[in-house]
Amino acid sequence: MYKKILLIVSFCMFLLQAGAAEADYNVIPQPQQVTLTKDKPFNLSPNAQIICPSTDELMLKNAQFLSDYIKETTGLLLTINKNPKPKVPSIFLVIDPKIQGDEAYKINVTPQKVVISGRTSAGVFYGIQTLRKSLPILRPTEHEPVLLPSVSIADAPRFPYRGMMLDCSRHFFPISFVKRFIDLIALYNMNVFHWHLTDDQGWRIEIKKYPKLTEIGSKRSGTIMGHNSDVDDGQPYGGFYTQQEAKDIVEYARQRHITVIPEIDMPGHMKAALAAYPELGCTGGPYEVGHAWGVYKDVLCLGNEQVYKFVQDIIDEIAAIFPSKYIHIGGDETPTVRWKECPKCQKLAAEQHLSANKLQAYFTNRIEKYINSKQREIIGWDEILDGEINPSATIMSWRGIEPGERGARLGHDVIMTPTSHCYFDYKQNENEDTEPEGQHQLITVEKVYSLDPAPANMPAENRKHILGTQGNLWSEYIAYPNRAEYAVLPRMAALSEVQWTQPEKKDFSNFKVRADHMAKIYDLYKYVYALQLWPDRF
Ligand code: TNX
Repeated sequence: MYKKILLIVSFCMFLLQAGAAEADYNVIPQPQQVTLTKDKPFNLSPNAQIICPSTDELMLKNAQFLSDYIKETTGLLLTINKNPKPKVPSIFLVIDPKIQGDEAYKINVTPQKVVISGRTSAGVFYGIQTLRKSLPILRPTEHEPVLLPSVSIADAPRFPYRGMMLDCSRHFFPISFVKRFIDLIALYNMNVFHWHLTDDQGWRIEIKKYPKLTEIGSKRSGTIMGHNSDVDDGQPYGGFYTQQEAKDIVEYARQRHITVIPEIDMPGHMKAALAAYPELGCTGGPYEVGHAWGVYKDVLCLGNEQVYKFVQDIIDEIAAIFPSKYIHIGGDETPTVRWKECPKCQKLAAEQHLSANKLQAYFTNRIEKYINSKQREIIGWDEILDGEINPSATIMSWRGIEPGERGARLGHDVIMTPTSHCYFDYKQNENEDTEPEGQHQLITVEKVYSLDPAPANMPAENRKHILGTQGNLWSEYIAYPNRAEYAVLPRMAALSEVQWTQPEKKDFSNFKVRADHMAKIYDLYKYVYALQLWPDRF
């Protein structure tokens, strides 16, 4: 009788094992090397532990993230300890100085233990991301054992700069959403959040010395913008981040190994600031905060010495909030008509032996010098290359790959973010009927995936200047968080592979297979996403 019961019990155990949920290391972005071994799997059971011998603050955070992710994904709650306990299955998080590359990591899974190691806590964090993305998603009530196949993974990113930009000027996004956006950046092993904080249609960051920037510049008439003026509902609309909130975002990002690069877009795209301080424009105003699409001809008056004081004061406060190496000074789409008409600008141009329409280069160089004096560096959109500027400025190439190549030839570092592949405000679906309003050009997931920001045929001396690439979410059409999520997903997944994975490993049909599990992760965290990779779900 006992024998029979034993037999039945062990048969049930076998069935359970056979049906056990298994981890799958085919994640996005694809790791460089995944070598499955013939060993038995590691059994992730409710009594498993996370062992973090380090007392480094970011390593302890890593341990907490891993515990949270495992709980959210599988329902298992793992405790965190400094030292292993005998016979308890453990996931070790360790710093290993032998690993090459600051962001590289290794994962070793054997039946006895899992070891995630990195040269730095950032490397360990990326290992944790890979592990969490490979876990099966279980309902907390299922209590299934989770098996991690034995494996040896060695991974490192292709590019050191892996960014995403969010435009919070055209539409304002609450702090809670900015954090959710940063969570996505972390999910995809990206390390830069480029925060577009100012533009014609809204000034979104508190500057204590110039309170009117937010009192006046953060508000406009019209919730939803569009090319079509009927869309403008004339409602008062606004919002800004206090310095404390911005610092809170910097810290939230830092814990996830993400640098926040603030952008103050100048000398163009400044209508919101001019509405607050009209004396800084060539005509003296009055100006109103922009509430429609476009490029406005009123820009900072570069012949007015007060403008430089204003910009430097702003940089002082911005540098105190954001510890990033780079401060982005914009520089895109700056009409020169006002300078050409303005006596002060003409005078300055004559003194500088420039024509008035070349004053932007004078401005860029002067502001760069100031930013450098604070041990920071500038990034500017590729228009800053149109005048003579120092090679120390980093170029963000948006009007294609070509301006970036030109910049690299001149010795500038470059971040490639060509409109053709990286503009996530453009539609992503061939079938326009199912697509929310957006820019009409089409950028499919496959198109994003096809980008190579530093192709093999680029001369090596230029290639070494390509720091990486970034996706941009401009928000003229993106009024709400769920629209922002839809616009970036799953294109961000495709971009992450452009940023992280070596080109010879990239394969779109294989990416599509791996994207199925990605969609389950979006569902788990209730992210809204475009469905074109999953046509049967329309
Ligand atoms: C161009 S990219 C812009 C933005 C717009 C975007 C819309 C760049 C530096 N400037 O001001 O929002 O196109 O796609």
